Amino acid sequence: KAPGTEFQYDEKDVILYNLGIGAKRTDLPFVFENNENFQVYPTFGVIPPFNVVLPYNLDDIVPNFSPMMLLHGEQFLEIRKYPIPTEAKLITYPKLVEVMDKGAAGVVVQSTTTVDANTGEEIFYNESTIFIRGSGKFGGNPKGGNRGAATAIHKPPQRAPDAVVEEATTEEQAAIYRLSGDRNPLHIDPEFSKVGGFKVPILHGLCFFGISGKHVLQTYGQFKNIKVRFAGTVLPGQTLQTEMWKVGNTVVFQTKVKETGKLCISGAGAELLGGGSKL
Ligand code: HDC
Repeated sequence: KAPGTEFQYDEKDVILYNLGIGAKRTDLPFVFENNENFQVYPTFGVIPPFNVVLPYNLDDIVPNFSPMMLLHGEQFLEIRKYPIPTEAKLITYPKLVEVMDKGAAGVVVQSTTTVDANTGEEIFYNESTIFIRGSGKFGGNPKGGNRGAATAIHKPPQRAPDAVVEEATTEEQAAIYRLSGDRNPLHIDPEFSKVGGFKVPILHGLCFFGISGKHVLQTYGQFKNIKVRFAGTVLPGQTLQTEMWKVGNTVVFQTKVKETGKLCISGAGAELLGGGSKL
């Protein structure tokens, strides 16, 4: 097993994360540490693993690796213990899950298990898929495995969405979100993003994942897991529309960029906690 990486956080990190995914000053449980319901949005579970030290280099796994060509492809998060602490010391263990050869791109899936440093209890499990343009054609398998909820692609029903939540991101969304851990220059430095093909630095996938997850939470309550595919890019300042369908105990959802009508999250789903009652 690869060694773990420590992540310690407190109420300031919680508030910064909540603001990074669009909490408003009036959302007191999310922005005011003295509120009796002070809490972190559950998608915070993607943050503790972010600085994990990987036991391998992407360079050694796919050919022509370039950080400028890397995009976040998919994310699965499972919250293994509620309530999520608002301060804790956690340890994250990484694992390489699989590598796919899509021809025009190399796709790498890594998982992380995050445990409480004091009790060893599992708090979060993540699988992250990264899509590296220009890093395919190495003779690898194009198809990945089936790992249940982690690899599920949720198909929205034919009917109109049961609920839609619209939210404008701000021009500074990526500038704030990056302070929670993902300092990838793709999201702040136009010189860097230009080489990757984007004139304006794009929003973090996990930022609009967090915003959509917040919409699911506001509409249907807490979820035990959430899976998304990043289908298109988002620019800071664009408006997101999360379309949701309740299918059994799962909220199937997709997110559109209002200005373009294009999907930025597709085939997504969140399995509700305890029958889907609102907390
Ligand atoms: O879908 C395209 C796209 O642009 N998506 C948006 C990407 C994006 O904006 N991501 C977020 C921002 S980047 C980011 O946040 C980086 C971050 O700082 C660092 C990440 C760190 C993660 C680790 C955390 C711990 C694109 C370009 C991804 C794919 O489009 P196309 O090239 O047109 O692909 P297409 O021809 O449709 O399909 C080719 C094969 O690839 C599969 N595929 C498509 N989209 C995928 C994907 N696989 C995974 N994720 C995706 N998003 C297709 O299924 C197809 O394979 P197959 O033929 O086998 O079905």
